[in-house]
Amino acid sequence: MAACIFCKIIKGEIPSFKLFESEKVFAFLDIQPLSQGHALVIPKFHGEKLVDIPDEQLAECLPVAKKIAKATGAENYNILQNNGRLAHQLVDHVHFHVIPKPNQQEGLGITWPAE
Ligand code: DGP
Repeated sequence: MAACIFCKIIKGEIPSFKLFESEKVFAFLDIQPLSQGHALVIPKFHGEKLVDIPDEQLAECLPVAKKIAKATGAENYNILQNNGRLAHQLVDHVHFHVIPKPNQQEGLGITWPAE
């Protein structure tokens, strides 16, 4: 969708810190991170809410979120997906937040890109 900022990020029209890209999925660092390494995993298919995304597009997102969460080294993290304004969705292109919680003693020794 032409006006969608996440579609523009996928196309490279808006710069991002890319972590992962495949045929169906794109992942990049969140511009307003809630913690170090806060990432967003998005289907390339444009859809506003979870119900708008075909299952085969969604199927790849969670494994990518898992890979990124693992790469942060965080033992604790949230995978979060907001639908609708009352649920705090600001960008109308489905996205999964990966929000690492710092390990209490070590902090996060993150090295991107995730592999
Ligand atoms: P949500 O509230 O679930 O819709 O989260 C939207 C997230 O998108 C928010 O944490 C900030 C992030 N975001 C918005 N615009 C941009 C952008 O242009 N670049 C990047 N990297 N992240 C963005």
